[in-house]
Amino acid sequence: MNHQLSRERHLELYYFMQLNRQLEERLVRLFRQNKIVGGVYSSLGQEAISVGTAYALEPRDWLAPMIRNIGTLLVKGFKPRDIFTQHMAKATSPTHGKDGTSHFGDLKKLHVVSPISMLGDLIPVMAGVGMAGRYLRQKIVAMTWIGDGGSSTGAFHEGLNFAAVQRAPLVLILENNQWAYSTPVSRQAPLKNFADRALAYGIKSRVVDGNDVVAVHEVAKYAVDECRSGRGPILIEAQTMRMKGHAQHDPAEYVPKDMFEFWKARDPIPLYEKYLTERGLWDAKTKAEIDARIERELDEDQKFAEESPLPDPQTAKQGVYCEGCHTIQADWQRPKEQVMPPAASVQAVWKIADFGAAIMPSGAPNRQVQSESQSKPAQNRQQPPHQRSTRPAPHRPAERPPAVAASGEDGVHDVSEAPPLRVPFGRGPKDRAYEREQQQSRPAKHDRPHRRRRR
Ligand SMILES: Cc1ncc(C[n+]2csc(CCOP(=O)(O)OP(=O)(O)O)c2C)c(N)n1
Ligand SMILES: [Mg+2]
Repeated sequence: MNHQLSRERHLELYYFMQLNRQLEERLVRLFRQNKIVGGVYSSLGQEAISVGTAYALEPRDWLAPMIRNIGTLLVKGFKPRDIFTQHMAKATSPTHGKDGTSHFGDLKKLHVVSPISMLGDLIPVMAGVGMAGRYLRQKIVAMTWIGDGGSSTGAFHEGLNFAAVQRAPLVLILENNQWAYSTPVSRQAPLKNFADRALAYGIKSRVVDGNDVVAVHEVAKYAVDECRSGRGPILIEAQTMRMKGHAQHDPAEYVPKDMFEFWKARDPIPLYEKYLTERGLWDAKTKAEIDARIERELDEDQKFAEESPLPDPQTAKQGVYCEGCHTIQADWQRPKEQVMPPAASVQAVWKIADFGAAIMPSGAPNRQVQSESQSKPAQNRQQPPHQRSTRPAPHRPAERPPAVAASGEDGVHDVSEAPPLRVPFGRGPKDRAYEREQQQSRPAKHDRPHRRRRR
């Protein structure tokens, strides 16, 4: 039993995973009845990732889901009726029938950024959301997801690098479900763990069994706490399997049958049911009650969606461009005077001689984070790709991956080892690390010319 989770929270994890699964099963049926406008992208077998990760967030935190993250939307507070109506493009949907799938969000209340892409572009966006929260001193964490395939895009690398240098409070969940459409992971990257992509950016990473909801939640909670205390960003690779084709139109004939069988035996929901039973956290009656509640809620919301009208054609033009409908104001949690001159004015610290050379704060030891391959002599570096052993794709070893394994030789790659960033805005001139650094590099008192103390 996870001692940080109460019995109620354990049961809630089950509720959300089962709700996620049952809701998607209904969407598949509706799709076959031609009642869905657009696609249905199943997350069958991946529910523990969506639920376990989003469950680590607080209401003030922000998330941006991908198309396979319906579970995150449920955890964050959207109702099944939002998902039904949205997929059916009904006038009652969050986008009033103007968009489909999970392409909707809520910037005001639930703090959900509408997905703009499956392929990495949410990473810089959510890094920016996290940084904006820091600037406004909201103490928020931003979370988003990426696939094994999406982690090969430029946007992934640009976004993660940007988040890393800015120390953005960003938790990035890499869902390694073995496939990117019909491309297996062995053809995606010559890496044992996709979490190792974090090495290139000097940030922490973890690998977790994505079919174990408690392990997923535990590692996500750790990552959220780290980010909230300023030690982000963090990359978490959750290993799992996409149990259906890319979408409803794809029968996934390219997937070996025994691969499905291997992962079916590791279905996250029966695994978690067993976990709850073995630890005496529920009995058959409690399970039946939760299942009945799910059935009831889904019946009601599906009926609502099916009976809702399609949008009036007259409304097609409305809301395409903002006509004063968005009056979102920043929620300042700090006095604005702190980030405006004169308080925000800083002395120029860079010298012209610094340009083009490595810049270190005076007196600070050179402790820049080195990746393993950088720190080794040339002859010890990795073999060229054609000599590397490729992963025995698509099968996984018989044992489950360790619940929370650290990435990298020494386990943790910690940017907090590196000298603190000088960022006058955001971290702010009043930031403690910045002030410490300034004090250390300041000449002794009697050497300094008299200066008025800034407030
Ligand atoms: C620029 C662009 N190319 C292709 C697609 C179609 N597409 C969407 S998701 C996807 C595969 C993504 O694979 P992965 O990142 O592993 O996520 P998964 O589908 O496995 O969850 C593709 C090819 C797209 N949406 N945008
Ligand atoms: Mg994938």
